[in-house]
Amino acid sequence: MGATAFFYILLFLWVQDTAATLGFTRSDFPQDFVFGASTSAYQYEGAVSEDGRSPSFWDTFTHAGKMPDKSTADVAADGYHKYKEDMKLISDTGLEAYRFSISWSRLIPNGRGAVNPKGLQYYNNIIDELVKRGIQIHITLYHLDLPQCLEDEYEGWLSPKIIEDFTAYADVCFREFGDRVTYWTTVNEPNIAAITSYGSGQLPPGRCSDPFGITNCTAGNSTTEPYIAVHTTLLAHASVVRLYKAKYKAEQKGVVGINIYSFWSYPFTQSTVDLEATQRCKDFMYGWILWPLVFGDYPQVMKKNVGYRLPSFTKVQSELIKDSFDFIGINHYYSVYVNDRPLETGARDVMGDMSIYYRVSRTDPPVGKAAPTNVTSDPKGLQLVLEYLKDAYGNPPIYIHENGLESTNGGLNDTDRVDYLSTYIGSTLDAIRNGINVKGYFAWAFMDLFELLSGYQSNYGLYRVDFDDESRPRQARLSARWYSGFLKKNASSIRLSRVQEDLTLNTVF
Ligand code: IFM
Repeated sequence: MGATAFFYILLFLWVQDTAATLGFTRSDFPQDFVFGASTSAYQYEGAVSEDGRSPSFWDTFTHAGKMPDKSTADVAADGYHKYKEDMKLISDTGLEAYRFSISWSRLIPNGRGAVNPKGLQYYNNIIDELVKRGIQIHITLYHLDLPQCLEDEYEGWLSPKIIEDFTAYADVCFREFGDRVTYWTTVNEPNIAAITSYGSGQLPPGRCSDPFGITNCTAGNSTTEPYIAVHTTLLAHASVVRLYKAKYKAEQKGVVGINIYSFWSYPFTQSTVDLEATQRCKDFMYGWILWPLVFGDYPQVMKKNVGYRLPSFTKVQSELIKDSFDFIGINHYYSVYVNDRPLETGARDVMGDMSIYYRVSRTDPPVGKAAPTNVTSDPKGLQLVLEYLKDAYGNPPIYIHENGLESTNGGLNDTDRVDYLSTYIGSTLDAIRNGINVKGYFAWAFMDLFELLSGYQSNYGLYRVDFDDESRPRQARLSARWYSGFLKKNASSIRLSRVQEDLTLNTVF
């Protein structure tokens, strides 16, 4: 038997096995549930100084050589030029929805005021392509890419001045795109962004203070700025929601939500202190954003541990923020184990205030700083997050805005990603069956992109992008073919469709 035939037999057995254990199909999900994939502007578009776009603080950060691989997203996946074929690919893949973000500095290069006609045209083109193909559109207004001019003028999210500018930017988006777009997310991951942008300094604007930075920061205060940035973000979010309700909702009939980064936390031991630490971790990570949205204030444990460094809401602000959402978006990738860490008396960053150590596997040593590495798959953790959000925050409608597997292997035969996606989707179904109000699932990412912490050293894409080739060709990975088969075929034919597709697509291997 030739090596190729042997390979296909192994593949056949693997596909059979995965299909058999999958135990569900697309049609097991509710009718109005949507499956899609996500990208974000800076990570996808490239063309950073084309057609009137001004720099965002990501451009400043990458051009200062701050990425581990010294990369930039000057070209990235070249989505600015390739969007048309990509929107077709989305449709050909069978995706029902697409989540992307708008680059504020492409649409309004001065941060406020005049709209850039070419930027406007670009997003109108994308939206029109999606509408034409019947793809549900989910737009994030702010996916971590602030116009640099606003950072220079008033330090961006550290200043309440941003509330007015962000609201005016959102107003332009609702006015120009709201006739075709009804799913809006104001801000992506303000919780983890605050920690990594203002605590550890790993993301732009790269602010932090000793000894809390993971990178060398020249400015910042890790003990106060993450809290200020989230506070301002919440006020800006609420202001945008108020605007939408007052000016657009009746006619456009859309919904507006916010997104949070979510990992599941297991207590490392069953000791009382570890159980309490685990709850604290949830109160900080989810409660930081969701307590104000649901109850109008920060969680008690945050007030206690952060003290005077935690900004407070006036009564009017609290009322504005409370209930200012139609849905919650979550980005979810992994679970952690949490240990108690005694509350230190000196200066503390967010991790110190949370007073936890975490580890991503039982055998790892405990970590006290922000970003985990070498995470492993734990599909049950997603179900537990969804159930927790229901119990703690009144069963809000939830979109899983991002879920996917990072890989440093750029190959096409990503069986580990197929395994990851299929088991996490299965876990989502388990949550739905337990009464959780989950409305959609988006894989991160539709294609390989510039990655926030690693540049081009790792990938998440259903489609592979060759970043060494000027024309940035896309190639389907096995995960794209699997997802496509899952979405396009009817319930009884999933296993067959996967085998057929996998075996006929010789070029993939
Ligand atoms: O690439 C990022 C995305 O921009 C935000 N959520 C996490 C992803 C993977 O790191």
